Amino acid sequence: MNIKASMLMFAFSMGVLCHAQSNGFVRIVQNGGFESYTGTINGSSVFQSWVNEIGDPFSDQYSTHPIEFGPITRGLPWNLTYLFGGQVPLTAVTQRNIPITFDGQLIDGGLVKLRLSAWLGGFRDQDDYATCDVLLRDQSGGLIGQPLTIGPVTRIMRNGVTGMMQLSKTIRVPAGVRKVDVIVSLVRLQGTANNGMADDVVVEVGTGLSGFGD
Ligand SMILES: [Ca+2]
Repeated sequence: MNIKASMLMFAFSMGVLCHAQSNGFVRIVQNGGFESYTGTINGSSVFQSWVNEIGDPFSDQYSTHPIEFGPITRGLPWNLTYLFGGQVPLTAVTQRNIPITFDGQLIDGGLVKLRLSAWLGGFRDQDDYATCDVLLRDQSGGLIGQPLTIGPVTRIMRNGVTGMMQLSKTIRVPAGVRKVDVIVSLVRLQGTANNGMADDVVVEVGTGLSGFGD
């Protein structure tokens, strides 16, 4: 093999290596689909790995309260569940202080990205909505920068139809960040039920400068 061929082989193997790294993302939210449900406290549902911080989180089933579009209309079984806002103006569940398990030097060098995605939605022509936030923290818990937020999916975006849309955002993790909070909020603006709804909350963290797509 001549030198040029060797260089090409090297470049090819590096390309494969880089590609593999860029797809090496880690999911850091547990039970983001709200399928693991451990019971009720004071009438509110308790989901494994999530903390009920405020309001009335409720485990709803697609079979009980169908939606017109969203994750369940993509071929999933109808006995799956989603997060519903209960009977109060504001409901929020959280997973706080989730460590980012990458070398701090990679984060501080700008080589780590974070992608947040979730299905968020609401009910008919009501303005009740859901949002999802990621707060960025340093090792001692101090906040860094601005929260990463997706949602709401508004009534207008849903065209007044009950359903959920998948939203996502990707950022380069700022220097100093070592852990994150994930917050799902459901807000009631009309009626007695809080019809904000959410499902499939995913937070992925990974190295490489490509591979997220958005
Ligand atoms: Ca689910």
